Parts: sequence; C-alpha cells; structure tokens
Amino acid sequence: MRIEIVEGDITGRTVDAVVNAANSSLLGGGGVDGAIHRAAGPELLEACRELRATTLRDGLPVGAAVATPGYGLQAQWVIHTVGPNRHAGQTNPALLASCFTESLRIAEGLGVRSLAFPAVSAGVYGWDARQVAQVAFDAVRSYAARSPEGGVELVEFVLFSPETVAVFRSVLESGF
Ligand code: AR6
Repeated sequence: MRIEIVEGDITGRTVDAVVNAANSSLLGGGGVDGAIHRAAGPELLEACRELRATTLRDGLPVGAAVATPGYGLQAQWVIHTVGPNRHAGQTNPALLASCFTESLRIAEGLGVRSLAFPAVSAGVYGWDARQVAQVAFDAVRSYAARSPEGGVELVEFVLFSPETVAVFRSVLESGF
C-alpha cells in the first residue's frame, strides 16, 4: 500500500473512493463534507437520507464508516466517516484511528484500489494536524500489515492548506 500526500481539493481526485469527514447525522455540513455534497450533487444527500431511514436510524457512530455512490464525483464511492470532536471532549486517538481503519475495511470490501482521505477531525472538530497525521499513518500502516493481500494499492491524503501538507510530510518523513 503506497501513501501519497497531495495538496488540493479532495472532490476533484480521480480515485476509486474519497473519504468524507462527516458528522453522525450524515446530512451534510461545512468543510470537506459540504464540498463533497456540493460536488456530488443532491443524490448524495438522498442516499444519506435513505441510510438514516433504514440501517442508520441513530446516525453513524464516531469512528464508524459507511459507503454511498459518488454520483457527480469522479470517484465511484464516497466513504463517510465521523471523526471524534475534540470540542465535545472526544480526545481518544483510538476513535480517530478507527475512522481510517474502518474506511479501509469498507474500501477493501468494495474492491477499491485507490482511496483519498482528508485530514479527518483536523478542522471543525479541533484536532491538531500533527496528531491526525500520526494517527492516520499508523492506522494505515497497521492495516496494510494485517491485510497484505488487500486490494487497496494507493492511499492519498488530500490536504487543503500548504501548512497541513507540510505537517503531514514532516510526520511521514520522520517515520512518526
Ligand atoms: N478538500 C480537502 N480538504 C478539505 C476540503 C476539501 N475540499 N475542505 C476542507 N478541507 P473539516 P472535521 C480540510 O472541518 O474537522 C463538517 O461540518 C480542512 O481544511 O471538514 O472532521 C462536518 O459535517 C481540514 O484540514 O472536518 C462535521 O460536522 C480537514 O479538511 C465537521 O465539519 C477537515 O476539516 C467535521 O469536522
């Protein structure tokens, strides 16, 4: 499994799946969630509403992940995950690690070969980008070690700001 760091907007990535940093309602929001919903179009919200009306009546728990089609995106799939909200006292890194691990597990089940993650929880949810990078790389590497035959070949981290790119690069290069 290759890890790459990309600066830019995750909605334009040509990968099999993009991960959305959603909230438990799955009904949209700001940040990367808003951008993905705008780019994918209204069918994405319809698909999320359908999930809420059927399998996810209480919402998507923190650390869990679920897939919908990508609709207007280049990506075939959107994998929605809910990061821990530091402002709500959710400071356990295992919850954040679970977002990456669960997204990979779902991606593998869908036959996804390339996957793009944003910096889950590093925006509105208040986590420090360095800690997100450490948890994310650790989770991805542990997953790859446990699932050496897994189908996901490329994991991109698509980061909006040059500052976040620099932080992720330094963590990756330091071996964290
Ligand atoms: N492409 C890549 N990264 C982006 C984009 C984009 N288009 N837009 C923002 N980011 P956030 P969270 C970066 O707040 O902290 C939403 O309202 C952003 O700069 O999107 O997990 C949800 O509905 C930051 O580095 O996600 C939830 O309520 C990173 O993506 C809540 O925010 C994550 O920031 C989730 O908060």
